[in-house]
Amino acid sequence: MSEVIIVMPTYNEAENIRKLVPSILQVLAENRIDGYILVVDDSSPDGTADVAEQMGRETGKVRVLKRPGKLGLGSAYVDGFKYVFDNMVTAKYVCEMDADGSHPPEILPQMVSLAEKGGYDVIIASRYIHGGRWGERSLTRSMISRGANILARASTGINVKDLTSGYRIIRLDILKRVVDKLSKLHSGYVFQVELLYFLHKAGAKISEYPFIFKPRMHGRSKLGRGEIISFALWCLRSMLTRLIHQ
Ligand SMILES: Nc1nc2c(ncn2[C@@H]2O[C@H](COP(=O)(O)OP(=O)(O)OP(=O)(O)O)[C@@H](O)[C@H]2O)c(=O)[nH]1
Ligand SMILES: [Mg+2]
Repeated sequence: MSEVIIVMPTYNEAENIRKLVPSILQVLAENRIDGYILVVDDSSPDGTADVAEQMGRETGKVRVLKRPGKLGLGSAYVDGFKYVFDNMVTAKYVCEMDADGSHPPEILPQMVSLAEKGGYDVIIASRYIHGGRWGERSLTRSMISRGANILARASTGINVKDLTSGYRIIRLDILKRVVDKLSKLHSGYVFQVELLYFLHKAGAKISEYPFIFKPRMHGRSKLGRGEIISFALWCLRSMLTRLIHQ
């Protein structure tokens, strides 16, 4: 099957990737998917990059892109995508996946298969379509996520239920169509919605696949108040821009 590069931004996820990386590689092998993991690490003090490099030496299936400091989730993905464009030219899809175990690698083959059979450019793992949901999780967190989705839908007009999901596969061909926009993307979490908006405007065919979002395995969340504020500001600005240009 097609080559998939899992781009995985990390900040202090050493314990998590020790478990997650082997399970991803097992899923890929069992489903005969030719795939690699690209860890994009921001000099995590817990030594995440060293752990990933060690797994790379052992398996030949993990590459590590090291950055000098914590530069944000969005910019980690953009640097990861550029690395894929430059160094992994045979890849057909990139997959965005968190490193904390919230995104089950078991559904990756179904996501690829849905993209292939349906001719989709983007498949989003979704908590908000039939069969998808939050695992045990705080009410506050899921309410923030639902609110963020309402805002994101109103500001982009994209008819997708889980616009903020960080688990997706994207065809390289469509990503290349927005390559000049990548450096303009926000460096933080709002990048997810912003990228989808660019892809939507570039004509991407988008679909969703249900999943159960599990709580992170170890460590602390990096989603802070600053991220939530810049997300809301971006949505309001985009909503106004759309209203003015209608
Ligand atoms: N390289 C890099 N990775 C980051 C940065 N911020 C977050 N991440 C990674 O992005 C992924 C998502 O971050 P999380 O902290 O899990 O955010 P979340 O899923 O909204 O929050 P929780 O699941 O509640 O912890 C994880 O793999 C993080 O390690 C960053 O600045 N740089
Ligand atoms: Mg998480």
